[in-house]
Amino acid sequence: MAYFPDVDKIRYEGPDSTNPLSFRHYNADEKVDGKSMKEHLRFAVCWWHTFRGTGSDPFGPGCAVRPWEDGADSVDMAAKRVKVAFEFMEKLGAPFYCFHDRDVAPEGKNLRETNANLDKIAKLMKGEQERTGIKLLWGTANLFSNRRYVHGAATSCNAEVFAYAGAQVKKCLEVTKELGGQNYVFWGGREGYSNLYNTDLKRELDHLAKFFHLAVDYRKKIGFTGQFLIEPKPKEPTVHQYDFDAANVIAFLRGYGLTEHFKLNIETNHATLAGHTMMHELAYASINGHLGSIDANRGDLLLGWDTDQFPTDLYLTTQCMLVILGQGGLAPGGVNFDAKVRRESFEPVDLFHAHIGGMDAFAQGLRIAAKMRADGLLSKFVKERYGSWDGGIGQKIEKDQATFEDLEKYMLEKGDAAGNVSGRQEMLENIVNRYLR
Ligand code: XLS
Ligand code: NI
Ligand code: NI
Repeated sequence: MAYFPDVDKIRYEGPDSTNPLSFRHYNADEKVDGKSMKEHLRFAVCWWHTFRGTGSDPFGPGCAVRPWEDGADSVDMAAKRVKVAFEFMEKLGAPFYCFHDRDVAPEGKNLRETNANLDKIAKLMKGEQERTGIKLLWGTANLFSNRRYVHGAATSCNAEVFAYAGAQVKKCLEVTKELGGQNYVFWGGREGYSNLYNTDLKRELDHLAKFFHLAVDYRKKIGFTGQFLIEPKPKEPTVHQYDFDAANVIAFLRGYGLTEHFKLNIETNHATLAGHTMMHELAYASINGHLGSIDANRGDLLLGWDTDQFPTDLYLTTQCMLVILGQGGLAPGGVNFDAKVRRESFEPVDLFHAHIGGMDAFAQGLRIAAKMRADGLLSKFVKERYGSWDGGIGQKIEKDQATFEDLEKYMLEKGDAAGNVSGRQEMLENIVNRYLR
């Protein structure tokens, strides 16, 4: 049974192709900088938006046309959806996928039944993974949709809810391991607060850290070797999410002795919600050794909420790939399209157009960034800009050979600081444009 009967396998046809259902830039096996595009980019399709998204918004219900759906949140429907998902990913040529426990299998009457539902579906997923060779990039637990999580999960004021969340993550870790997941993601869901009048901030943060420590303990116990990732987000659904941005999460990990166990999964739209660029968040995580994976999407600057649109902006993808290549890649992480088609794009084929566009944009970004790095114009400029630190007083400061008294003596002799030169921002922007032509 084909759920996408009108779509054949998407193939690379080169930049001149006018076939909208082809890749013009993503050529999986082509080598860039010694590695294939497939290995560099490690694309993943996300289950929640792509196979569970209905297009609903606060003003109206979903209107996505998904002929295979029967309207039930049943185990049978979940099983059918596994076939739909793998047919889609196979035709697209996506090497990986990601899921939340609750978007692949429905909740049952109680935790025992819920776990059994998940096991049934996970078995089918494993079968499809074996059939197609598509792998699991990461799994994660949905600790935010069910009404029990109204006050949060690990940071709930209600200890019963913390206990349930622990049990849920335990199970999801087991399933992720069983499916060979290469990472496991913690996104804060409702871990945050809406009002400090009713919130014990210190206690909630301590509990969040405790939750992560328990996850680390359990991961060791079952021998799950996938990378743990925390996905920062500053707001939405709560007014203030605890995993605000890269800097905040890294400080939190340090404060609670968790640094060695976690890297970050950085999402474009979360970066912009935090008032940062994606490049800033990636660079900040990377210089701290914490860039693990990315959720590739984009927001709409005119709207300002987490619109999760597919990334098509070549400046954005080039900037992402500059940082990613700069640290030697993302593996075992990858580029997960945590993105959804617009409500107006309601036909099944739109799912293909969306992913093709995102994959092509990243392939172009990869090529452009690799060329820029090979030419080295930007890195040479930066190196020279900081040249005063490579000798003289700069080197003494960096090598801890200068006190404030030494600096005063040095400057009293010179009278004033010399040596400032232009930052040449406009020239550099023009250089970048040369590569994007
Ligand atoms: C929500 C997050 C979520 C995570 C996985 O804003 O992006 O989708 O990626 O829980
Ligand atoms: Ni995300
Ligand atoms: Ni998001």
